[in-house]
Amino acid sequence: MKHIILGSACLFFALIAEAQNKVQIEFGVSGVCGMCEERIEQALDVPGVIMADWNVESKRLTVAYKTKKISEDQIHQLVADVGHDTDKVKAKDEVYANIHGCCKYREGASCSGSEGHDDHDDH
Ligand SMILES: [Cu+2]
Repeated sequence: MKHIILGSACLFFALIAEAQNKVQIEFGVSGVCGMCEERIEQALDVPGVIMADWNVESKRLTVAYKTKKISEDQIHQLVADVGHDTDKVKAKDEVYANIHGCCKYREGASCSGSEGHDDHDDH
């Protein structure tokens, strides 16, 4: 009986300790479309990152991570490493050059549909 109480107390404190190490941040990341979203979120599929969600419309990335395993700077670097500029880290030109044509946000690219299908600002 003693063991069970002791065990659950340990688990309880372990959970508190873990909760304190979790942080959620949000920052701007350049990108264009759903492919960018996949690329960005895939880049953050690493140990320490609990959740990564990039919003196509707002161009903002929400990341929940464990501060003991990864730092905010590392997260920015991971995103830049796959070709997307963040608020803090710019992607290298050679990496940027390799991303899909319709994802070239620096040139104002647009992935919307096929050729000849014009983008309407307002519907
Ligand atoms: Cu894209």
